[in-house]
Amino acid sequence: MQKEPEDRLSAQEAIYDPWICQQGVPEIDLFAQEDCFENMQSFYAEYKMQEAVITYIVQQLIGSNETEDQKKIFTQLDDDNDGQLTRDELLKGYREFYGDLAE
Ligand SMILES: [Ca+2]
Repeated sequence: MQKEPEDRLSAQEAIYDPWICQQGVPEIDLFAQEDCFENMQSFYAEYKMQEAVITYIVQQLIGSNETEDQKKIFTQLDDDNDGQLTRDELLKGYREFYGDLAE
């Protein structure tokens, strides 16, 4: 083991290291490799399906109630009804809700 990366063997040097060469090249079971690859593809497809279902459920749970509440608050704060909240509109809303900051 070498602490400094520049002192370490490169991948190419490592693969031709005498100890590695003595171990021989393992035979690769192509059928097992193919099964493994198919399992990984299946797992990934299941994972993506789970992710899509969870995303759908969360969207349904957040739902319209929260969105409607947020729209009401936004509309109350948007004094000139331009669809944007200025700093002054936000501060005015804050003061109405929490009182004057100076007090
Ligand atoms: Ca506005």
